[in-house]
Parts: sequence; structure tokens; C-alpha cells
Amino acid sequence: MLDQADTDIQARADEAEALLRSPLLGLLHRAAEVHRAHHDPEDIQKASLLSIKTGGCPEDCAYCPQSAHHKEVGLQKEHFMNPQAVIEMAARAKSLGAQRFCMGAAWRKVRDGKEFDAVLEMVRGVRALDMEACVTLGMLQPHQAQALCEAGLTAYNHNLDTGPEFYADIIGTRTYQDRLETLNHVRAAGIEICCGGIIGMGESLRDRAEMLAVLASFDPQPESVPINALIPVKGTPLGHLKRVRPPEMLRMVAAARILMPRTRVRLSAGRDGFSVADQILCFMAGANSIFYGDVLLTAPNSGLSLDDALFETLAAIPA
Ligand code: SAM
Ligand code: DTB
Ligand code: SF4
Repeated sequence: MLDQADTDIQARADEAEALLRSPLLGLLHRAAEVHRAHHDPEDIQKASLLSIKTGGCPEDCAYCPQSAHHKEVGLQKEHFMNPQAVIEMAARAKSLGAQRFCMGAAWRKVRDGKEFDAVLEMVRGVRALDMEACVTLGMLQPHQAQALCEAGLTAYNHNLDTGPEFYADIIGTRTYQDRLETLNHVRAAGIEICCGGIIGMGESLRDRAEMLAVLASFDPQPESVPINALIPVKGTPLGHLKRVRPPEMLRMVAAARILMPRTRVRLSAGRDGFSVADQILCFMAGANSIFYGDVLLTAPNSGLSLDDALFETLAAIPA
């Protein structure tokens, strides 16, 4: 039998699915209204990403080029980076216009010791630059969340990736519940939650709706929600899939905005195939953050020069 929490999620998922299926122009208009009621529409955050430890991950996430299970990808593994070099890259990102610096490690979970201490040093260094600091390091224990909070961490990124039903088709080495537990530890330590997912992995609209329903049911709701379009990487089990069409991203952004009015919705991976007009529609629908930089963690991003031109297009025209 379903318990009350499941019933609530299913009711929210019905609402989310109805939004995802509704006529696009009406959906876009409604999302734009919600967006304007809660945010300055000109405020689009630039977040810069850096992989501080690349490849060789023991998890089997089907989308991920960094999983050690997907040997065909042929990704070059990289050692854990030196904190000073990371802080210099954050300073450079700031000078280029980034407000947030996100550091990712291809770990299953955080281990106490030298490398975690170095992450804490990176967080302190990024905060000292007066930037927001975010890390994504896999599963976390309560005392580690506490240490990250004390170092000044703004947000912890840990994605649900998809809806609970489809999840096991994508990841076998850890459960949905594991993810929710890590997110609980992050919240309990007083750190902001950055949590979203990926579309274009072969999931149904219902799976997308269920993911949005779980996210929207967090209390409080996540401060930021990255919506990634799958980057199909050759050598991963999802490498043969087609890229997401921009209107699907638009629907997902709009539904996320309506269901989570105060959240920063980040137009994340997979934006590189989108035209300027596609991206402007996503901003109209409530996306108010992007990853800014030539690479994401390992995959190419929409480049800096394209993004600078995009922001110039968005800006007022000087007299
Ligand atoms: N290992 C940590 C973890 O999984 O929590 C952090 C790094 S992991 C690469 C961060 C997120 O990147 C994943 O949760 C997934 O949503 C996203 N991601 C990875 N590969 C992707 C791909 N090919 N396309 C789109 N998003 C991807
Ligand atoms: C998120 O949701 N997307 C970012 C960030 N959080 C860490 C990562 C996207 C990774 C895309 C594939 C790659 O670069 O390897
Ligand atoms: Fe590892 Fe994260 Fe990639 Fe999964 S998504 S294989 S946990 S780096």
C-alpha cells in the first residue's frame, strides 16, 4: 500500500505531468509570470565548473563518461588537483564574470583525510574571493557536511538525476534513498541544496514529472535545480541516444519554475546545441543560471565567446 508521502508525490507528479503536456505557449506564459513575481528577470547567474578529480569513478551511472565501468570512453584519468591551482582558476573565472564556482570530483563518496581537507581549503579560498562555492563529491556523512559548512560552502550539488521508477535503469551502484539521505545531511548542516537531473536518457514524461515532484516536495525546496540535457558520450551505455530537442528543455524549465517559484533553475549540460533564440526562450520560462566556461566537467560547453555574445544580445542597447 502507498503511504501518505507517496500519495502526495503522485499528486504533485500528476500536476507536473499536466504542465509538461500542456500547450507550449500557455506553459511558457504562465512560467514567465511566476518567474517575474519572484525574481529579477535580468539576473542570470554565471556558474563556472571545474573537475578537481577526473575519471575512474566506481559508480556505474549509465550517462557518465567518468565511470570506471565505461572503459570504451577512453577518458584520461586525472589526479586530484592542488588547492592553490583550483583557487587560481576560480579567480580567473571571477575575472571573466562568474559569480559561482562549482567543483566536482568523480567519487562515490567523500572519505576523511588529506583530499577532503584540501577540498575544505578550496572552499575557503573560493569564498575568500567573494564568490559562491559549490561542490559535488558524491555521498556525504553528517560530520563531513558540517565541516563543509564551517569552511563556508554555499551549496552542495547532488542530483536525483531522474524519477524514482526509472532510476534503477540508469544507476545500479547506489539507490534513490542513498541520494535522499545525503541531501538530508546537507540540509541538516545548513548548506544550500543544488539538486536536479538529466532529461533525454530514455525516460518517459511521467518519469520527468516524478523527478520534479520529488524536488518540489523538499521542504524547503532546493535553492538551485540544474536541468541537464543528456550529452550522449560515445562509450557510455547511453552514447547512442539522440540529443534533446530544445522545446523539451523549455517545457522542463517552465514546469520546474512553476513548481518551484523561488529556486534558481540552471540551464545546465547540453545547452551547446541550442540556438540563441532557444536559450532566450528558456530564460523567459524561468531559467536564471547557466554553466559558464568552455568545458563542463569533461564535456564541451557552449563556449565563452558564444555566451558573451548571448549576454550582449540580452543587454540593453547603449544610446
Ligand atoms: N560524482 C558525483 C556525483 O555523482 O554526485 C559528482 C559528479 S557527477 C559527474 C555530477 C552530475 O553530472 C551527475 O549527477 C549528472 O547529473 C551530471 N552528468 C554527468 N554526465 C552527464 C552527461 N553525459 N550528460 C548530462 N549530465 C551529466
Ligand atoms: C550538474 O547538474 N551538471 C554539472 C554539475 N551539476 C556538476 C555537470 C555536467 C556534467 C556533464 C558531463 C561532463 O562534463 O562530463
Ligand atoms: Fe561517478 Fe558521479 Fe559519474 Fe556517477 S555521475 S559515475 S558518481 S562521477
